Amino acid sequence: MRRLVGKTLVWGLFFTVVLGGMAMAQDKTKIGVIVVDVQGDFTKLKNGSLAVDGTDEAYIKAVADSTKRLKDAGYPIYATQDWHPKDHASFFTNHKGKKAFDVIKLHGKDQVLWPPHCVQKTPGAEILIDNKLFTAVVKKGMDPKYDSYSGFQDDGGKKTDMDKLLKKEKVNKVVVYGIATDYCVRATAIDAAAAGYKVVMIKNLSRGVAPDTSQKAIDEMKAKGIIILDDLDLEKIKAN
Ligand code: VGL
Ligand code: ZN
Repeated sequence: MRRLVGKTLVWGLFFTVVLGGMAMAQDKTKIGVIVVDVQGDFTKLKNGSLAVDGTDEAYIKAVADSTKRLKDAGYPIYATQDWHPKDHASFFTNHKGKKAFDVIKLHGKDQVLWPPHCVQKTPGAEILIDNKLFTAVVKKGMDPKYDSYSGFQDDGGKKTDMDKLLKKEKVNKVVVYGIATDYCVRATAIDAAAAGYKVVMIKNLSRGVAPDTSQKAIDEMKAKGIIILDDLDLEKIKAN
């Protein structure tokens, strides 16, 4: 009898520790936020060289207010910043006889040729959200030979510090929004999912270059398990 009581206590303790540990491990969701390329050159507000539709003052205010709310909720905020040298391969001006939005093959992949934008140290490259909110700003697109829509890596496969920075804060779920839905938001969200993060993309805090490619991007993100929310909703972000 004494042995049975003893065994029961030992097994009881064992299951408490193991199941308790599993429950704790499950609870360890840590949310981080990635604000993608909210920079002057992508906005109508600043008469940007690659101004995306719907990037007026109200949009920038919505992004600023939402980012502040997420910061106040205790989440680390990361920004990506398109940061090109003047001779960047994605600028149509660096390809003789080409015009804006032409598509060429670059390193075997389709490359849209853009108007020059987000040139390093120019006003158009500045982020329009209060920089004090950011735990880190991740610059991308510095290599003249490769474009870099993703905040995690460029088209040549060179990694940014994004994954390291997120891991440093033990982030395992990222909230992604910004400009442009069909390019840098899409690529950043998809790379985050591929790197093992849970991803929530906020549609109404993002703007796309074109409606058809934006819808395609949303469908692609959904197919890869990314949660698309219309609006910022902290409860839904925590639940999903
Ligand atoms: C972007 C085109 C070129 C973006 C950046 O931020 O989505 N799009 N460079
Ligand atoms: Zn760019």
